[in-house]
Amino acid sequence: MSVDIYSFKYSPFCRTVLMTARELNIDLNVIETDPGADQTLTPEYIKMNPVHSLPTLNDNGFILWESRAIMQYLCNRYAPDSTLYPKEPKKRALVDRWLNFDMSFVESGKYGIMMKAFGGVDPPEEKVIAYKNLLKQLDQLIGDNKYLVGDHLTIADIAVLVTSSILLMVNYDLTDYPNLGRWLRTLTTELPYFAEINIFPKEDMDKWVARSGHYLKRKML
Ligand SMILES: N[C@@H](CCC(=O)N[C@@H](CS)C(=O)NCC(=O)O)C(=O)O
Repeated sequence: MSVDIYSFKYSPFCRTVLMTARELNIDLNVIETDPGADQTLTPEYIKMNPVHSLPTLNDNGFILWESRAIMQYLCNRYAPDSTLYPKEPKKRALVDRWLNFDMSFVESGKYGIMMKAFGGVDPPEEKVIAYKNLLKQLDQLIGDNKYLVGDHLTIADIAVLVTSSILLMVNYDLTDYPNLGRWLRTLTTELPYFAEINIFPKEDMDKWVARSGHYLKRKML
């Protein structure tokens, strides 16, 4: 029986799950679901996931939403010995800390970068400053390291990488964040599936943004 994932190609949350599955060689059955066309608001979808978010996993009747919980579940269920989500409690705690930190990064990025890039709306100046402060912290935390935790890839890297890949997408000036820039460029180039999952023609995305204004307003403002 297949493991289904309701997913949307432009959603960073969905892409973290797709990357995790790819890294673990789990063959997910992707059910493309467009929130801009209100496909998450159908009675069937809401029955499955009352908060109508994407991604949603259906593992043979076990329904799970929240991207980070799904990443953790895939590791626990299908690759318990994988170093992608280390079992040793302290290492795992450091990965979990990054996953939590990343949620603040996502939230700050809504105003710091997404509102302008996808909504065409200028965010309040203090939100932009807060976002830049977070980027500075991230840059310092990464330092010279190749990976966020230890000497190998973990789901922490996947989560933070996808969240920060918007910076590359909009050609954000990373001069003030050299460690972040190096880390981003290294992993986005080295992970063989990164481009396939995360890079798409900007014109396609612009067209989706143009027809999905009502949805973006609901999510961002
Ligand atoms: N915290 C959630 C956030 C998910 C989220 O906001 N996904 C958007 C797509 S990028 C969504 O659910 N859109 C559909 C909707 O709000 O109806 C997660 O990590 O899964």
